[in-house]
Amino acid sequence: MRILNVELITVRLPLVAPFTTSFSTQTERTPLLIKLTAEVEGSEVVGWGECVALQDPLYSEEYLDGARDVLRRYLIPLLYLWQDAGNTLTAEMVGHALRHIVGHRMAKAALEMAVLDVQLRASEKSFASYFGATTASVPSGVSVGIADSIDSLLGTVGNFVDQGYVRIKLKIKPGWDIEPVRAVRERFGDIPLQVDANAAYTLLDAPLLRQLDAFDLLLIEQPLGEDDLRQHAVLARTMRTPMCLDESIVSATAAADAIALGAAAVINVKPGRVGGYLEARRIHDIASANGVAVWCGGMLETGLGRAANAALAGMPGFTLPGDISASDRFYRLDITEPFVLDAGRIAIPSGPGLGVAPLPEILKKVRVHSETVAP
Ligand code: OSB
Ligand code: MG
Repeated sequence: MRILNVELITVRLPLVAPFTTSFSTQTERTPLLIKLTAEVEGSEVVGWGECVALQDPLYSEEYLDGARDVLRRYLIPLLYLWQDAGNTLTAEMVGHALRHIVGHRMAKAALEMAVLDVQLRASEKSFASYFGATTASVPSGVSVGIADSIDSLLGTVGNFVDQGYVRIKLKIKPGWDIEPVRAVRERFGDIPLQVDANAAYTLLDAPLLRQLDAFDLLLIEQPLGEDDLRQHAVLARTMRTPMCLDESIVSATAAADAIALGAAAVINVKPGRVGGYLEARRIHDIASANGVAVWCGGMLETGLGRAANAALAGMPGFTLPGDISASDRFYRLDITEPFVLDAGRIAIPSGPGLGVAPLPEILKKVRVHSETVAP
C-alpha cells in the first residue's frame, strides 16, 4: 500500500454516567481517531485506527495531546519516509519502521491499527480471521467504577447483572476495597467477580489486600505501581487471589519478565498499552505457552477499538471474559453501529477489516478537531 494522507480526528463523547477509578473521574471521553487513506493496487482504501490515550497522563504517561503531537510530528512522517525509500508498507512492518521513536505505544498502536484495517479491507479479510479467532462472539464483562455509597454500587452492579454481563470487575482504592467487595459478594452470591486497583496500593498494604482472599475473586488487577514487577511477585506469593497485571505489561518483553518472576498468573492485554494488536497477539502467544491466562482489557473504546478488541479476544488463549461490554455501557451514541449484549456475549464483526466504520452523520456531530498530515 501507499499512504495518500492521514487525518487525525478528535471526537468528544459524553459518558452515560461518570466513571471513577483510583486515578480520576471521567465524565466524557475524547478519543483520537485516525482515518488513513491509502492506494492499494490502484484503488483507494480507507482504514481506521483509535488511540486509547486518555485526556491526562494518569493511567499511563501518554495523553491525548501528546499522542496527537507525536503522530503528527514523528510517527506519520516516518511512514511516509519508509514508503518514499521504496519499502513496502504493511501492518507487519509498522513497528519496525517506528522503532527509533521511544515509547508512545498508544500512538503507535493506533497508527498500526489503521494500516492493518486498510490492508485487511483491501484483501477482504476480517481482523478476526487475521488473528486466528476461533469463536464468533466473546463473553462480556463489565468494569464498575468507584461509587458514592455501597447502596449506589449495589444498584449499578444489579443493573449490569440483570443485563446479562457474565463477569463484574470492581474498581478499588484505599478506603474503597474490602467493604464494597463484601457487599457485592453478599448481595449477588457467587457471580464471577474481580477487582482492579489501578496501582493505588504499595507493598505495605499486603495485610489489607490479603483480606480480599476471603471473597473468592477471579483475580486482583494491578494493585501496585507500573514499575513494581518484583514487588507484585512478592505480593503474589502472600495472596491466594491470582495476581493479574495491567499497567505493568507494556510489551511482550514485560509479559515474559512478569511471568518468569511470578508476578502475573493472569494478564490483562490492552493493545494500545503494548504498542499494537500485533504485540498484543505476541503476548497472547507467550502467555499461552506458559499456562498464563489472558483477557482483553478496555479503555472506553468507541465501536472501532471495540471491534478490534472483540476480534483479538476471539483467540483461544483469551480464556477469561474481557472488559468488552456493549456500547451503551459508556455511550448513548457510539460512532459506529452499536455493539449490543446478546445472552452475555458480544458478536465479533465478520466483515472486511474492522467490519465497522464511523457513521458519517454521527462523526460530523461529535468531531471537535481534525487535521490532515499529508506526505
Ligand atoms: O484499568 O482497566 C483499566 C478504563 C480506563 C483506564 C484503565 C482501565 C479502564 C477500565 C474500563 O477498567 C474498561 C472498559 O473499557 O470497559
Ligand atoms: Mg486495569
